[in-house]
Amino acid sequence: MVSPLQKYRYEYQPKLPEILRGEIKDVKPVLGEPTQSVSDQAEIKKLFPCTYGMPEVSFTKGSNDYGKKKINVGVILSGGQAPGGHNVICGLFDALKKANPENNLIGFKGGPSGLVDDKFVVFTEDFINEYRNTGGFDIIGSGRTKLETEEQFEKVKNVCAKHGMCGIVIIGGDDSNTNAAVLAEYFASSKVPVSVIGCPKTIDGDLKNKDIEVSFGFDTATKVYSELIGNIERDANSAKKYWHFIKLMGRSASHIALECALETQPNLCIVSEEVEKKGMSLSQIVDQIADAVAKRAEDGNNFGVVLIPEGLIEFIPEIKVLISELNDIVAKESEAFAGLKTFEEKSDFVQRRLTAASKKAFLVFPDGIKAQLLMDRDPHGNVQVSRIETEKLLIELVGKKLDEMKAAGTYCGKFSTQNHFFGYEGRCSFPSNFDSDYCYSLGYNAYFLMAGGFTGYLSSVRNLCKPARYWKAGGVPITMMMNMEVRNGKNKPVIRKALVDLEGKPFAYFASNRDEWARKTCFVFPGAIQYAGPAEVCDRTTITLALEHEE
Ligand code: FBP
Repeated sequence: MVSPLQKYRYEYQPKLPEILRGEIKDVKPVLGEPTQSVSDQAEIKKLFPCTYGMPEVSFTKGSNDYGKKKINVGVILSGGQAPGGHNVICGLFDALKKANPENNLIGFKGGPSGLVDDKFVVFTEDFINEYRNTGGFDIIGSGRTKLETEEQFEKVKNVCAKHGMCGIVIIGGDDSNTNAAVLAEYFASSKVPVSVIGCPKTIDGDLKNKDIEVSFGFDTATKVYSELIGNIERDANSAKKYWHFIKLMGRSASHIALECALETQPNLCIVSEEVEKKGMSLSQIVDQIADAVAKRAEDGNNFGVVLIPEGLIEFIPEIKVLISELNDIVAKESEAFAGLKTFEEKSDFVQRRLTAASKKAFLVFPDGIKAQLLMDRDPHGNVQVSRIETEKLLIELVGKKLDEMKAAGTYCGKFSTQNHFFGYEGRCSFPSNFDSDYCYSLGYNAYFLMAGGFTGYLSSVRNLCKPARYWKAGGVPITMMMNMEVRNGKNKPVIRKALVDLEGKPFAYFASNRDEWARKTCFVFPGAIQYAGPAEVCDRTTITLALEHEE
């Protein structure tokens, strides 16, 4: 049994860029200039001798013989769920079958580990039809296994040979696509004739640059969160008795929090990148929130909404240093640390190794937050920020500050709070029309890159603020987006994360309005995603994308 909406969405025909709408044989790639990595060029060139410097690719009208030969292609979903992943697979499947009905698409189950362990399903039309325009990654599942060892690459090589595959599409975020680049280089250097193509996925919105305007899933997830925030704002404005502290997913970058702030105009939105730039301490952030609460109380408004990006804690200078020291300790003494059973043992272990300043920062936290900071890192060595309850920490600290202000006679309001964390609620929603179209186009376009024999490229669809027929299709060498960073205690080549640009238009718009939003009640209620109706309601992009690409 499927819901009426799901049934209705099966029928939706995603829109493609004009160039991909005709016959498969009528498209040809055009090569641009050789490229360079965003920094650390010499080191990255040395690590990627076969795939460094490749040109950007765009598609134009022409002719090809891609469909003449039958091919088999593999696909995996990697990392956190993002709305639209199913449509990437559907787009890839449809292009493959349109090129040659004998072509096969093989889905490897459970993320990268499925590719290594050869857990697969061969897609059929009937099977794929049940996932068109739906959310989630349940078509084949996902996982966070890091593809990085030679042993894994050899296994993948054997799996590709067994299935007669000429290509693999990796649908993932910055870390997964970094792995895609490493795998592409490994295959190219060992003369394995298998292309590796990535597709830019992540609700976090931090996989973007001049060629990748946005990662898929950001549009839908921020619309889901904005709907929920708008509902809470309306509740707050009706009951007028709570301050709601809402933490929003997004890992390090604050793109999600900022987009939701632009959509809903809350009283406060903390932007981690600004906190870092201004070198704000935790107590300065607390003071800023307490000050806004006190000012609204003067107007008789003892309610409001505060948005907090989930990665905030990592951007507060003293805590950033603390986390980096903790990461090093946990990475370098992983066995000894893993052998510790209780929180007390772990806490004591790290305290004996932290520098004096970091130990002081660590000791400020209540035990709950200390324990969250000591939890397992993800396979890429990142702290799992979604599990650190920053919203509760801030409520506690702001409450204490307001008590002090009350005692000093500078605050006379009432501070009742509710805390929320919106993250998983938005990752598997039915994709918006934008994400349905964008993802389908990314998958369809990935076929052309693969059939054209390109490897180590990210599928790129641009000009996204225009209607889909004006979108531009092509590919960007992954090495072009790389720099060197310390991961798990070692210097590694990775795709550079795009953090919120404090000089960019989305932040500038927010900054020029936030004082008014803080004092007055300027809430906006975006409502639910709409799938049918006028284009300005149904096909609307995010405000971030619109401002970034405003002409
Ligand atoms: P990706 O970077 O893999 O797309 O994951 C995004 C994300 O949703 C982050 O926003 C969040 O911090 C993390 O995944 C949560 O991870 P998990 O699903 O493992 O709990």
